[in-house]
Amino acid sequence: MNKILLVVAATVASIALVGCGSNDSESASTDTTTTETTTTTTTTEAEKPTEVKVVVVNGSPQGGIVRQTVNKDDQVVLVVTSDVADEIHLHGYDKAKDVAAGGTIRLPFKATIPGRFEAELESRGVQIAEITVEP
Ligand SMILES: [Cu+2]
Repeated sequence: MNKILLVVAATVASIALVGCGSNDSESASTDTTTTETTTTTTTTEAEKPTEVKVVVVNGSPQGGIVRQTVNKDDQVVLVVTSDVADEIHLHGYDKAKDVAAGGTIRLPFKATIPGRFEAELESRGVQIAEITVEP
């Protein structure tokens, strides 16, 4: 009886030691991974594109045509959430992307051309945004 208890105690002790050692190295590598992920996210946010957000309800822009002014050479993203399926078309830059009903699309572009540009629901011919690029 006593012998069994000793063996059990010794086994538990060695498992605990091994467990401790491996836990330490595991949490060290987890910390490294977390730091790397955070760094990557920060780098992405540092670019900070200007978002022009439009929500389309019943085929029309919520609150009217979204008007936004950006500076030339800004990185801009037109973000459109729509409850109808259509093609989002940004004139001048001639960028287009299909949006599904209930979907959201992101149309990134660099504002290299000064002027005033319409974005519309292409098949409906409905204007949803007006983006002014300052020279
Ligand atoms: Cu168009």
